[in-house]
Amino acid sequence: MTTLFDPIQIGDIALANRIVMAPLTRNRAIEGNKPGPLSVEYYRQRATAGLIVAEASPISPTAQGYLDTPGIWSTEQVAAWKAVTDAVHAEGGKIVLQLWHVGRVSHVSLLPAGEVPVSSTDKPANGATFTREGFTPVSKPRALRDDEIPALIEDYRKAARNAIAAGFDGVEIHAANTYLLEQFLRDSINDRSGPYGGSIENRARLLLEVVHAITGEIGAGRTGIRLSPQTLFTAPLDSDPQAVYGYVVEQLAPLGLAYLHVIEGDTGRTRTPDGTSVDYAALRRAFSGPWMINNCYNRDLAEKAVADGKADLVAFGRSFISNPDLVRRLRDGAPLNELRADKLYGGGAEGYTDYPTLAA
Ligand code: 8OZ
Repeated sequence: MTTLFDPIQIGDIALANRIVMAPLTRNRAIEGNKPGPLSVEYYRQRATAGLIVAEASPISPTAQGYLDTPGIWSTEQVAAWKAVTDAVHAEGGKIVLQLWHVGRVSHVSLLPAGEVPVSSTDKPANGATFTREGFTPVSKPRALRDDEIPALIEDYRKAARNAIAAGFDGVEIHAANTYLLEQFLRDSINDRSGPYGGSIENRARLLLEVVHAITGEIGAGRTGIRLSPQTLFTAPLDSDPQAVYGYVVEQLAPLGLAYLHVIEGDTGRTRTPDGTSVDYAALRRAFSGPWMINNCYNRDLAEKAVADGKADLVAFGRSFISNPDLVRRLRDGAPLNELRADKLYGGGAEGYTDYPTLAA
């Protein structure tokens, strides 16, 4: 019987166990949108994860939507991330970077002067973001022109190359949580005509072009992707999530990706939202490669999912924030530290690098 503690090869990356640290936005980047020394320590502390998916990182200055997130577009950022990957590798861990474009979930004060957020649409998202002034409603976006898409894909390709230069074992494409790639995917958001709007094939075109650009640059065996068919966050669901995400999974299946990471249900809230259902087992059957699941899993549910073959890997978010030695605690059945929810976004060491290990 397979357990969470068994090793696994995912594409080109060999993992010591199947427990993954989920990508987690913490808003502690230093000047220049770089991970600083505290972030090096934070990831080093969590290196016993089979895999760390480092926090969502904007691929360009235009891709940012929140204050103090660490990017992957500049040479200074590559150097700063190298300190993180070196620290994790020195502890025997593996780490990939989540590549992020927020699309319309942004505010003009976070973007280069004169820019507005870009999206599939010019209609604003439902929601607020965190700026220098605190929580602020998102800005009205402008719809990308079709002739701007090649440059956008080029930003993704360069970001993937930068991630490898920074020592990451690979990348995870952020196609979840109502950010740019989902703003194209969902018919509840995408109101375009032309090659990137209308049919499912057209709405999935950008996501698949990004995947092909990145796998062409760094190899499919170093590329993972994250999807969230039922997450509301800043927009309604697609009118037919099973069909849209089924198509995407079917297109991804032959590529030999390192893994597919699916958030089951509504991110951070529930795996079984009222009124909608998605057959995740059917999605999984359509994809032969490593299958990573996430959303409100505890030890028993995760153990069972891996034992039953429902998934190959389980990603933990909040419990990895508050337990740097989560792998050991799960193995030993030890109690978990309480999460300090008021320290999630921004600030310093408190609620970031000061959670105790069992050994301490
Ligand atoms: C929480 C706060 C800000 C950003 C996501 C990158 O939902 C995020 C995020 C989460 O994927």
